[in-house]
Amino acid sequence: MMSILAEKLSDKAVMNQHETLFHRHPANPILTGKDWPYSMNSVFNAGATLLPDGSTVLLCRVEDRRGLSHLCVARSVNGVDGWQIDREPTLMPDVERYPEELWGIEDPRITYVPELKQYAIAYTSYSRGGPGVSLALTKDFRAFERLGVVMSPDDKDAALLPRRINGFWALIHRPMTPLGAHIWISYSPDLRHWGNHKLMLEARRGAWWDANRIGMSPPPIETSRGWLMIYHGVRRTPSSSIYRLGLALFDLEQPEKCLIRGDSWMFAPETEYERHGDVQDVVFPCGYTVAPDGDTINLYYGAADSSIALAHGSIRSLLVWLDANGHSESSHDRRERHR
Ligand code: BMA
Repeated sequence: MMSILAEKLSDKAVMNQHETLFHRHPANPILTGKDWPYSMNSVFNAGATLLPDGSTVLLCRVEDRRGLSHLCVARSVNGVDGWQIDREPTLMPDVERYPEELWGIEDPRITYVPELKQYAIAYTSYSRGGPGVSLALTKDFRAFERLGVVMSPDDKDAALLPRRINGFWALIHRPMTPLGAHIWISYSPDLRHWGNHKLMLEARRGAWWDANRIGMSPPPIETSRGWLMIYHGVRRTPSSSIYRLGLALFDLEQPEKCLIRGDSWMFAPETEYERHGDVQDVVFPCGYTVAPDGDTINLYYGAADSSIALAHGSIRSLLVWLDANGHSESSHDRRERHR
């Protein structure tokens, strides 16, 4: 017979349930350094997209054994296994022509841009000036055209929207300031000259899970209700930091306008491969693909800066969760101001 304490504990276990929006793939982590055809340290934070034949491309951040990162393509028919990894680095820093890549290139986010019939890759270029945002275009993930730095340091966590907004290209990014790290959006007529910078989402303050430092994770998901953004919040603890994921929804034609922001995080480091690695307690998605049903989202995320993992969710469920667990930014802001 169960003791009263055990009964109480099991009640508690049932009580402390929260909805699981993303389900980890049983084969996780799906890619690690052991899969790599050449010597390196770790693989993580991959951009993702589907090719016209339905196969999945991951543009993986690979850190070499000097500590500098480059990008390497892995292709798979089903997006889960059977990865064909380029035999050598696909995109190396080009320090001669792009000195901003001196200390490596990191964390690519891929957007297919129908108007250009190309994929746009926003990535972090890292050098003495700090991390900045660079753009490159590709048709096939074999040849790349670099556009150079588009946001000067210290800036990262960027992605291009797939279409123009009121005639202008839009780039979401995360400039760093001494007062905090918030998400901004900027506009350009030609992908090269950027302006009309607008604050999109602010890090919260105090004890919140997303206090002081946030950044967009993968490119936003276009839904009929708005741009759905998965963003990371960094909670600093006395011993380290915890990277968790939250949700926010933005107006389709005025993307700097936040419609709803989730209160709690919805995905966090829990498993061994997310909690332990080169950097502990990190889940960091840079890409996703959407299944032919238009609803299932395959989220590819870096785990503890040491491997690539996969989790499945439903876009419809993310929106339902946001309605139940979020607030419109304006009412939330009003509450915060009075605290
Ligand atoms: C962020 C980025 C990511 C990294 C994370 C945890 O600032 O640099 O590339 O995964 O830190 O180390």
